[in-house]
Amino acid sequence: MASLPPLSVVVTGAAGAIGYSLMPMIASGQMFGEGRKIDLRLLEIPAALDRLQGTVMEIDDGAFNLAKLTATADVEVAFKDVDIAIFVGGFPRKAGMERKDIQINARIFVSQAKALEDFAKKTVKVLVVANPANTNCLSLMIGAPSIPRENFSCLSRLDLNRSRSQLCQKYRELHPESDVTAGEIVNAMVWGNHSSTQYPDVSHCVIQTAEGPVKARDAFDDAWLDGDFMSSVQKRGGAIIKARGASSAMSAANAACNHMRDWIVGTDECVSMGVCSDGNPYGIPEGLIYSFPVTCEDGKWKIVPGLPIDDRSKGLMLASAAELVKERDSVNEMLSAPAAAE
Ligand code: NAX
Repeated sequence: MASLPPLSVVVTGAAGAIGYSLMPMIASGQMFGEGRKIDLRLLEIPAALDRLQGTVMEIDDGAFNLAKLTATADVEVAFKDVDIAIFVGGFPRKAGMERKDIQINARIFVSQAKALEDFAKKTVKVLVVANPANTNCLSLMIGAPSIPRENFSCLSRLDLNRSRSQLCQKYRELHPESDVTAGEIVNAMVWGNHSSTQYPDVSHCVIQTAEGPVKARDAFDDAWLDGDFMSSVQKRGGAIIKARGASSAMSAANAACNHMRDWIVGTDECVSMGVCSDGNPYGIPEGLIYSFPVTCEDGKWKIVPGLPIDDRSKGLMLASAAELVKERDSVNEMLSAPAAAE
């Protein structure tokens, strides 16, 4: 059987903390499947190229199944005919900052959108990790209009994984004999922005216990689900910054790997991805990058249709959308302001 051509993958911000954790996931086949050779391009700013060289040496020492490995600060070299673009490069938030406060990242995305438009394959699949992830992804989507809108996505999988993990831990706390795992928490969902307005929704969530499926709303107190559970997922990123002195890196890389693998290989359950809201069936304004419950097949995502949504959920979903509309407007304003205002 003829082997597939190498998949060309660019990672921006490759010398950073998330980039470092991502490398073995990409190079070992965990992200795109074992046996698929990868043409891996690592993009950094010139000032980080020496540091990036250390990462390159470690990748070399991993003796991975790579067709090619390139470290560069040249966007043309990085994006030329690329199949997959993972945008991690940007500045992480510090303690006390909200993700939307990192406005400096907006300018990076406007210029990288041009590189994507000019050099990448029109079939490129894009994942944005750098914050504010949804709005950075929107900047790319608007700035690279020849690439189909369905090819743009941002990471909300970390929020979904956090939800599943919190639910799993609580279930085990209530049922010490249970060995239920986070992977057995199904149909948890995250709606909206990757920010503290995100809505981790358990209305359709089921725990696959050894005794059979149990609905999350039956397994747990509403007060916990609507209170501590929601706020701990929404604020988990900040809690990690406080504990580690740095933002999530390994768990973010793992979530990026889950996201891309599901998109390419397909899903057998509902997951969450930040995708274009055009034509969505839940009344979310169009033209945003918004996290929806999706399934993936043949390299395409599809918003899960027909979920019953109660008034409380609808309010939370729209509140997060309203924040995204504001983010979009403030980026537009900033970008139309004179350069001296930087
Ligand atoms: P690091 O500061 O460790 O790494 C970022 C790297 O990006 C640096 O090496 C920097 O030189 C590089 N960079 C900056 N501008 C660049 C440009 N124009 N082109 C290419 N590279 C550039 O941050 P890290 O911890 O890796 O976080 C990266 C981004 O992910 C941050 O914006 C962070 O806020 C975001 N996160 C997003 C998460 C999500 O779930 N969406 C969770 C984790 C993380 O907070």
